[in-house]
Amino acid sequence: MNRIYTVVALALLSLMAAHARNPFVQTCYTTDPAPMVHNDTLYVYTGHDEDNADFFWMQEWRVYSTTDMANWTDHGSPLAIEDFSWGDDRAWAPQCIERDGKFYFYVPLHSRLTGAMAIGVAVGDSPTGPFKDALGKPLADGSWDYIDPTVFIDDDGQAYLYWGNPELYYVKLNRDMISFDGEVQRVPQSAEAFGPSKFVPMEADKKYRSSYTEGPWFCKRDGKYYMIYAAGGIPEHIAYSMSDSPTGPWTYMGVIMPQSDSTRSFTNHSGVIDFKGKSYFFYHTGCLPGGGGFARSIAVEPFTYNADGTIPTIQPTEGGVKAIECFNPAGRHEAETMAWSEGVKTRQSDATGVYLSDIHNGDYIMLENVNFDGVRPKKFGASVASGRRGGTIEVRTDSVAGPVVAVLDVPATGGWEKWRYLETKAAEGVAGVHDLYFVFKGRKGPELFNFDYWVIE
Ligand code: FUB
Repeated sequence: MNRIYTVVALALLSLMAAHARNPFVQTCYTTDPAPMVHNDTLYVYTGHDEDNADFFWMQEWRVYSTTDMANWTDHGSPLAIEDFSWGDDRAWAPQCIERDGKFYFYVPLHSRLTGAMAIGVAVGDSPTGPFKDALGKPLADGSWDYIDPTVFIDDDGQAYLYWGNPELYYVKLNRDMISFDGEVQRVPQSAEAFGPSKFVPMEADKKYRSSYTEGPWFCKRDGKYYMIYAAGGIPEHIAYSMSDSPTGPWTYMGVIMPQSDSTRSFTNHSGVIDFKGKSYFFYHTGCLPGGGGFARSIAVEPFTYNADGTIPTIQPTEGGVKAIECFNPAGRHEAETMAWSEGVKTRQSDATGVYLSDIHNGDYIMLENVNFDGVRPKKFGASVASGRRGGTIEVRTDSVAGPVVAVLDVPATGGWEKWRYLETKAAEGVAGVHDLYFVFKGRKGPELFNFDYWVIE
């Protein structure tokens, strides 16, 4: 009997553990992920597809961070079209890099100076900003194909900026990261360098467009340079080329993420990085509810380089990356840190920063791999605001209906940004590692309250 109970309990546990992790941001549509590691934290810089868009009418860039690859903190939007006096539209694929304690945020956007796309650079003192247009004018103002900058600093200190669709350009950056050392170069394209175009049958001795399309990601590993990019035209897959030098010549190495209708997005855009000893492949799909080609969402897969440095085929999954560390619930945590959510969104204000919003009855957030050992919670507190109705926050382990850790009543506080810190007793005895759910309850239909941060003591 005991054995049967154990088997059933284990089966239930494995079912509970099999929740989705991709797309790993559910509170809005996010695109074009560009990972960066700084001080044991992985940051991802993204674009933001507007709700109900019929094109890439994107207005801002966003930043998310994690220390455990499962629980992500939303840092909101530290940079938007409005921060570039010369820009008027299309906040497309970004990348940020640190040099000499400053953070350089490269972005493509539509320039009112030329009526075409251009590349801007903003600078900040922290990975989450604030950022300021470093030049007050475009860094590279060329033509419609000036999009998707990728930046890399080589071991000898030389920085490179690559970009372009359908041409691939590069330029050496000066140490200041905001000016060029030399002229912009166009990379020669060939089937040998970037794979054959799928549109035209290749004939010997003729020049064709290669499969390179857009979204380059430039990086280095074990002395080899990698150019990873969206390929094959629309619909895109992700392919890569390698070189012994940062400026080529490039050798086409094959497909990394094949095109798949199941991702529901005709574009794809990758970023590859090592973090805490493991390698990760970031990309985007249209797989959030209501998603599609203009409503994309970022996702991530773990992978291992082959022994010869080549990259294996990587398929999009719902399972994504499991937590690589435990989350310590003791102390104060932002409500916009989560592994998964349903129903909620985030907003930001100058006074509060980012907070959880659009909370309705039955919505929830979940944190993965939360370790209560040694915590012995006695109190649960939360900073909340509600213009009118209020509701409750149920803190539960393992599922939306799992054992209760605490229930906090949230009254109307007199305004949607009139914050009150409220506390309640926590159930004693919670121990071990659990997924932690915050389930929101109240009247059916209306927005109930906003939620800024929580505390377990
Ligand atoms: O997100 C807008 C554009 O779509 C990006 O610049 C491209 O890489 C593609 O993902």
